[in-house]
Amino acid sequence: MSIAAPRPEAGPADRAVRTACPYCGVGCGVLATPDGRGEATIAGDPAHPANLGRLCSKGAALGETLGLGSRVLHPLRRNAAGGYDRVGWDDALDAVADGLRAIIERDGPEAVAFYLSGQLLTEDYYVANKLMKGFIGSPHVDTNSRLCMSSTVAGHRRVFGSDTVPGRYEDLDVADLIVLVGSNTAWCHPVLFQRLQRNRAARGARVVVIDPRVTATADGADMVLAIKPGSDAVLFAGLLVHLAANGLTDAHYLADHVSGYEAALENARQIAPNIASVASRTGLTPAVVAGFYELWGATPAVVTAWSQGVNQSAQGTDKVAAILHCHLATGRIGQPGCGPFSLTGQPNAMGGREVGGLANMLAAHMGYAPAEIDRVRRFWNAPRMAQAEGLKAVAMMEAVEARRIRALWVMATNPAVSLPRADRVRAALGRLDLFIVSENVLSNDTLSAKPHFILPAAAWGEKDGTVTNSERRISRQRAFLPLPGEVRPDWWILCEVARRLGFGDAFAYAGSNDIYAEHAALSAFENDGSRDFDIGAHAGLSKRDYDALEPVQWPVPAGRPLGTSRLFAQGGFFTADGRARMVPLAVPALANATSDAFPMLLNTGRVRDHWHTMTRSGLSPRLSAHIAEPTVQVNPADAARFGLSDGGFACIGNAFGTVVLKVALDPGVQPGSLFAPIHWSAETASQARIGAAVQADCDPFSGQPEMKATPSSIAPVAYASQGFVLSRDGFALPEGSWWAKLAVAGGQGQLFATDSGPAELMGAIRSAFGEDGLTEMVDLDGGTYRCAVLREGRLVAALFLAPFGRLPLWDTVKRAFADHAALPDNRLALLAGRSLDGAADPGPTVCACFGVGLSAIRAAFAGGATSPEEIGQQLKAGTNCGSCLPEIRRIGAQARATVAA
Ligand SMILES: Nc1nc2c(c(=O)[nH]1)N[C@H]1C(S)=C(S)[C@@H](COP(=O)(O)OP(=O)(O)OC[C@H]3O[C@@H](n4cnc5c(=O)[nH]c(N)nc54)[C@H](O)[C@@H]3O)O[C@H]1N2
Ligand SMILES: Nc1nc2c(c(=O)[nH]1)N[C@H]1C(S)=C(S)[C@@H](COP(=O)(O)OP(=O)(O)OC[C@H]3O[C@@H](n4cnc5c(=O)[nH]c(N)nc54)[C@H](O)[C@@H]3O)O[C@H]1N2
Ligand code: SF4
Ligand SMILES: [Mo]
Repeated sequence: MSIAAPRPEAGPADRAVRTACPYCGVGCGVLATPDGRGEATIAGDPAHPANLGRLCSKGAALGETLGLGSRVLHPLRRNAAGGYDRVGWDDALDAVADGLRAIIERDGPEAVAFYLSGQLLTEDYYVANKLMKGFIGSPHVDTNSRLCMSSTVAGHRRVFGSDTVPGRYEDLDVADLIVLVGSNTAWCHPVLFQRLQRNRAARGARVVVIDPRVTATADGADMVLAIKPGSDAVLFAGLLVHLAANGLTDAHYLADHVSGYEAALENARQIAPNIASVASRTGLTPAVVAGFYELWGATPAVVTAWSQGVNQSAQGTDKVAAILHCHLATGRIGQPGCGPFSLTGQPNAMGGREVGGLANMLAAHMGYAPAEIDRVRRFWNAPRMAQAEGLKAVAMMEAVEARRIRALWVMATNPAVSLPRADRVRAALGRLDLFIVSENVLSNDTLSAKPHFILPAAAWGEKDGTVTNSERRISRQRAFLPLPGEVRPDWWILCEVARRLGFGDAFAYAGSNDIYAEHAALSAFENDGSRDFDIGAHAGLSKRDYDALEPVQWPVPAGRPLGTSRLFAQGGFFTADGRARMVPLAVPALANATSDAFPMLLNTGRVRDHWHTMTRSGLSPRLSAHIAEPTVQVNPADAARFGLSDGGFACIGNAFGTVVLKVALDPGVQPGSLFAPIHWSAETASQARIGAAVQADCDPFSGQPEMKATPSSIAPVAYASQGFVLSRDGFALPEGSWWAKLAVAGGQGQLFATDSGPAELMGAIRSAFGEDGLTEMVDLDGGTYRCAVLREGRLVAALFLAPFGRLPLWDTVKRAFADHAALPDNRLALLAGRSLDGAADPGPTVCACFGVGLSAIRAAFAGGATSPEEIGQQLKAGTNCGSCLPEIRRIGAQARATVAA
């Protein structure tokens, strides 16, 4: 992680560019106004239908992530010593093409593979897919969407016959009931969460949250169903039984538009014969199950939305099908305010599905039926079509490990962190004959596996193309910054390699608009309404129209450029007979049960203010202040059982790997479960790569791994001392220390725990900074050490060490570190742990937009505030993006509980 370095190039200033947020699948419109010096002011785009001007904390902080300090700016080639040499583009591209050609000639096309990402633009994705599946002739193209949305894709295709999301965000405004399944919407799709909360406040819509863990999302719910992990399909099978038993199904819809209903109902009766059995298998009370069923049954305008608690499961496809069945049985689909709704993760998860980025899809929502292969071959005029489905992500990495795949090109994803069994993946990547990575950053865990080539790719703000959000809305991501250094768009890099492989004619695009127009033409090619994905209206799009493209929902067939936004209200499924197909479900169970050796289920997921492996959100001090360290959340009863204490450390392990995380007691985590964030990697923490301890058992249809329930052990880990360091560029802590790095205003922070004592740290400080400008307070016997390093009157480093459990005011010193002016006169006051300006210690940041800390919010509640609205009036907290409102509500509830006690 490094500090934002300014861009040397000047660009056009003061003109707001309409673009789209590069984070989650809500796909918010952003107005970016570059300042001409490489930075930009960021605001929500009021004209974008996804967000109507709103942004969450991550989107609002995008301006803090535009620095070039961590970027790779030139093509790099690994040398014999394992280091990297800067090479020109021609040399790099020639060598990549030669390397690929040699392996294809020696081992055949199936020895090469691409591993792509939902963070690529549609145009990048389209070109990669075309090159591999039509010209190199290998089907081995897969994407991190395998880990993300593939169970939904498989569920949609099994039941609807096509990967179609029927709904639109406006449904969330007019639904009377919104059921969130396995989705921490408040933190992961915050702008949608605020939207449905407005419906709840204004229209009284009810919100039900189904998640084994009580999350921030539960704070905005009328009903919280903390089910046993993996039991969702029991709950929804039981709902189908209830709907049938109570005459709540839509006989006309079933008769006209659905097949397989009787068999599916019979299967559901076996899985979930009655409420008592559902209750015992989901761990809910019969009253709660019955209450949920009655509410769902009685509310025609119901949206059931889901995310990774459903998808990342060894039976994710069945979980999706179980939800779709209930909507089909009631005909509650495709009409205002109702329908099943998959909330997609990445900004272009949907675009990747549209081009065929998944190994089991070919292109433009076509699969590998012979007629489809032939159609795509003719359209592309392709010399060498892949003939059958390729390897899915987990199997692809196994083939890399077994050296069946000899060349791999990774684009826009960090598989050495995010794939299950991540240590094994990292080692396997090191076995490749040719390993190519297109990246934005110079350093991440995948790059630590030493690719032969690192190719500098355009990042958000520089790249130019389209993305599709959760509601099938295609938006332009527009460049507002010049390409720095020798950075190039991903599609350009791919086309240059294609040209060198002899396919120049088929990859001679003048710009991303050309690629989009071809993609649109393929979607319409021999379609005539037989395939859902049809954007034929954009087939002839000129560059001017492409640049001016307004956000639009597909399908947009030729002649109907405004699109039809809802599907399936009158059936019309993309199956041979136009009917949806209900399917029998397997008996719901987790892939692996707990055992004496591994008694806990490790659940993994996201925190509010970080994005994935933090290559971008980790640059922002604002975003880093919300949750500064990797924790494991543990139920207090389990903490007592395993001897863990709040703020202490724990080792979590299983057959795949181990991590050491800080313990946070959380009654919202079920006994028997653990929750750990996915964001920390070897770059940002000593031992917190959670992917290393995640199993790789996959869903049989989708190949998506069960990343939310790995049987694991947990045991306390003790350190003698703990502390923090603040420095401009980082500080090497003694070997064996536990640490987590984070961006802070003015430099870098490291929170650490260690068995090293004051003497050792004094030595380390002296060797890093010398004695010049060093002020120290030390108590060798008491085990405390505090120091401040000044250069020309400015604080450039500070280290505080204390016996474990007695760490002083990190937030206060952090503030002084950012505030250059306050020193040196009162540096002793600082070392004494007193704030320099007399202000109270702010505590961890709750509201990232206005930098309001926990202490101030607690004090305001203690002083009589009774609601988040009053907190907003007093402190401004929660009044911008609203992402922190659930937490403010929770702090208020805690304050009231304390008073009551
Ligand atoms: N802040 C932030 N937002 C993001 C992202 C990010 O990195 N940071 N990433 C984006 C991406 S790519 C994605 S895919 C989405 C993911 O968005 P979400 O799916 O909302 O996020 P997760 O935290 O992965 O998991 C959601 C919940 O599933 C629950 N869960 C676990 N097991 C089960 C189960 O068996 N049943 C049920 N019902 N629930 C279960 C977990 O307890 C967790 O609270 O977020 C997107 N938005
Ligand atoms: N245990 C566990 N593991 C998980 C999950 C979980 O819930 N639990 N969730 C899974 C899910 S849903 C997802 S989506 C994945 C996400 O996992 P990853 O995709 O591995 O995570 P990112 O940090 O987003 O990695 C993106 C990388 O691409 C680079 N990059 C960004 N934009 C571009 C670009 O335009 N071009 C190029 N060439 N590079 C770019 C970034 O610098 C970064 O290094 O993690 C999965 N892994
Ligand atoms: S909700 Fe937040 S992260 Fe998601 S697209 Fe909107 S601003 Fe970006
Ligand atoms: Mo995702």
